[in-house]
Amino acid sequence: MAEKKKNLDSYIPFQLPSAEKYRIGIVVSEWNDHITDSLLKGARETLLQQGIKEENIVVKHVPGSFELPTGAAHLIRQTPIDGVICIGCIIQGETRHFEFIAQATADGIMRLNLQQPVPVIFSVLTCDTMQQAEDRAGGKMGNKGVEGAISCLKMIAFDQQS
Ligand code: DLZ
Repeated sequence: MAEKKKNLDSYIPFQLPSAEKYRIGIVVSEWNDHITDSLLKGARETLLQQGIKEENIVVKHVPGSFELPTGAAHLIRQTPIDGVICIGCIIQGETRHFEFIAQATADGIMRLNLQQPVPVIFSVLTCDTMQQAEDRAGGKMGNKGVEGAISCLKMIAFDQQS
């Protein structure tokens, strides 16, 4: 039997740790910005719902998803934050750019997670079509920005467990 699909978008707020004191960085790619804006909205609203103060959400934009790891690394160096959410949207085109950008972005973010003291969340859509991206940015498949925010809070709590 196929496993039931998990969608963190339907999370139960009280199951998450209190996040009042957290300071969160969000790095957003400007490519496909109507998608990344929706993902940012989903992430920001979720953080606010979890009790994070508006002034403790730091948003920075980078040109494309390829720059997300660099942007996150800068943010961690320059700002005291508990976690970073990287938001991007990479769409398959006619050339091989998709595989290079997607792989480099994923590798860069994973490397940060292994090297940096705070969690860095991969909230990057890698889609074949714009429709798939729209479905995942507030459409019928939910909003992956919400999932990114939840994952970030869970990983901060995980890191802070003694
Ligand atoms: C160049 C490029 C292309 C073709 N497509 C995307 C995309 O679908 N999504 C995305 O986030 N960025 C794209 N980029 C830009 C690259 O991420 C990067 O900004 C440039 O190659 C400059 O380093």
